Amino acid sequence: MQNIGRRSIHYLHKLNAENVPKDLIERPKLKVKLESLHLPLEHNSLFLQGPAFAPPHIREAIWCGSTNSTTEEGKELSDPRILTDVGDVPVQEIRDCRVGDDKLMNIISESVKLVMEEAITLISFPVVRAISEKFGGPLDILHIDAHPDICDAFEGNKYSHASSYAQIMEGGYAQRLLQIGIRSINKEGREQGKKFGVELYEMRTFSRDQQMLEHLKLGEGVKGVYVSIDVDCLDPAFAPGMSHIEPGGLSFRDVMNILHNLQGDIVAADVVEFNPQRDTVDGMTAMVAAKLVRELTAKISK
Ligand SMILES: [Mn+2]
Repeated sequence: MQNIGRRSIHYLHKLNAENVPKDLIERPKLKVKLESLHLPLEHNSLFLQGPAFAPPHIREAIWCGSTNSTTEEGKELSDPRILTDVGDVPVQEIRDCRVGDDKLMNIISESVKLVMEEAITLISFPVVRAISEKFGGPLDILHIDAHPDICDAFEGNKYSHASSYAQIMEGGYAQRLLQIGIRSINKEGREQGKKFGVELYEMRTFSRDQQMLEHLKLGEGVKGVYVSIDVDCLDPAFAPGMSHIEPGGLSFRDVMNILHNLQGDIVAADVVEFNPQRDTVDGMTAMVAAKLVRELTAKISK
């Protein structure tokens, strides 16, 4: 597994050149079955820096000895057909080479295509774009978050975390976008949601919607289902290690119930915004993020 990671990182350096031949990217030996690709990306974060340090913590928590390597529904994570870790995309190193945001998004998209058939990653827009382009059509997206992240641009930055879903909807990469757990949304967020036909499920009415949300069926007439989980969808009581503390959120079991009962062909997913610099000393939120990755991975592996 380490070799695959090294090879991917080595290859990513080459992606700095825009004209990488397509047949080289598609070379079968660079494809593996199921990947976990970590993106330590946060220069577009609005508030606290910190999530860039998340991948090693999540990795450690996935394999820590305090729990076993079987998911709740019985998938064995040590089976490389279920989970293969291909390492980090060297985002900071790429930026140190003065690569701009447009090109960086392309590098991330290309690296996702490179390592997929399926991928778990840590930022939504370039990943959704990559998955949609790879499968050749839009996806249904289940986005669980305290925030809709659908601003047109934030302080002029269209790649801000607050703008991911505007980019995704404008690009036509999603047919349906369901947002669950929302409890921090401004006027622009609501207007953008209406404009893009977002199916918005706010926390204030969650108890009314819960039964239906725990029995969702998605992905009909599209290429698959993409699941994005921002750890701040959870109430801070369950996950204190996050940058944007927003009380009144979901319980961990609420999220598990939505995920485990979701019907549809889940082709890829991300877990974002875990901030280890705000976590408890015993790494409570790292375990939460790791379990989300574990259970999502199992769900993707069919
Ligand atoms: Mn959020």
